[in-house]
Amino acid sequence: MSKAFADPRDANYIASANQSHAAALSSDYVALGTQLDRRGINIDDVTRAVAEFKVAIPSWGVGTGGTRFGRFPGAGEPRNVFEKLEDCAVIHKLTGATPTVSLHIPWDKTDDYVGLREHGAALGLGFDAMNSNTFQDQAGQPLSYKYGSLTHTDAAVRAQAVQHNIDCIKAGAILGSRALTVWIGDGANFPGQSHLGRAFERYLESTAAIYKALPADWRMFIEHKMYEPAFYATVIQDWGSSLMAAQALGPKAFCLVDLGHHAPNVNIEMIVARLVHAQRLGGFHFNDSKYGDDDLDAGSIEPFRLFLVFNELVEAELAKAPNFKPAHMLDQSHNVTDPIESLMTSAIELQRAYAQALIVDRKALHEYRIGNDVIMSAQTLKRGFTTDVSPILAQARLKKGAAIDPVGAYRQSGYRAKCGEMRPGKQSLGGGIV
Ligand code: LRH
Ligand code: MN
Repeated sequence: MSKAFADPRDANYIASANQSHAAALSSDYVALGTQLDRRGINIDDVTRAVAEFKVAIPSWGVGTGGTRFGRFPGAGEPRNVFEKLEDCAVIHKLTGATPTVSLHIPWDKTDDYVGLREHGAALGLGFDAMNSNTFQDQAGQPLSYKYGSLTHTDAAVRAQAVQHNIDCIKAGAILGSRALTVWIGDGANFPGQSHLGRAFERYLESTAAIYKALPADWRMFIEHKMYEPAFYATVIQDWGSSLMAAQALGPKAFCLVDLGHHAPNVNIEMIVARLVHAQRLGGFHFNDSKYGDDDLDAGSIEPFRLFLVFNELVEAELAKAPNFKPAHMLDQSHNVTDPIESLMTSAIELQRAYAQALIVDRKALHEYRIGNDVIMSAQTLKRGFTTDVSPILAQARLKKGAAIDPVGAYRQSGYRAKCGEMRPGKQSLGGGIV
């Protein structure tokens, strides 16, 4: 007998799921409000700002991810982009924080983008940056990307990769997307394999052709990555290469920071501060990592680092930094958790870092910094991080008709089990991230 099922996207279901949490939330919220009041911070202002915070869901994140060693899909995996949107709607309805989805082509390729846009709209979802893919060969693809794509030594391969990116723009234009993220794995595995300078020049030539195809109101996000799949040199290896390319391409080109694309211990918040200064911070692929590009849940390994990144974003916001409109996206691989639960908790961890950065006593911090009071500067900043802002996050969800306890409401709904029934069919067990 199938388990009872309630649609976790249904407002009445969410309201009923909230009942048992409402009283505790209201007293916790009042208590935190009193505490913040003593610090001269109005809790409702912070809650309003958190309620405005949005992060895009990676379509490739709602299926179980894997590594080259294996993938262990769970029950009720989405089988196509339309089903992926249904899962994304569960995340948005329960968190109130993820109104857009970032698609990856050809993983989400369809011959009915108008239908997809309408399906999204019916679910209350829009479309964020499109992601092109010239790091894998597709069946029937004329020319291989084994030795590169936009920087391949063969102009015909570069042209094929450029055309793919232009096709992504065309699909995105139908969906209402306003940006294209270009990440390429191009690089070398051995010293001598490629001419480091000429490879970059080929990158600029190819991306200039893509840039020319951008509609007037679009942005292009250049995503750097230190290594993998190339293990000696990657053409866009770091923020410096990305910034040089963005500045060479034009005002619609920006740098996208994937938190997992740096060497361990790199000061990512410093990179954010520099890209804000250069007016080229396009956005983020949020995730977390301990070693390499682990694509773990945001805030799960280094929450203080995430807080320090949002501290730079709040500083830029307060300073009304010019050209500052970062696009927030998650980019994670859920190998051992229910992707919906991981994406909900990750979106909330971003809101947590934002709220913690918003409650920092900036006036006091400035005074201590000017006076070189090192201890009090560090303590004043850290006090934001050490404050439990959970009541603010839950209150923001409640105000938006979302769930006070999203994971609890999701599990109670039986949605995953229902998907197991509705989406029969063999799950491919091979390796690979999706
Ligand atoms: C590369 C990357 C890129 C995506 C892919 C799924 O590591 O971060 O953003 O295209 O993951
Ligand atoms: Mn990424």
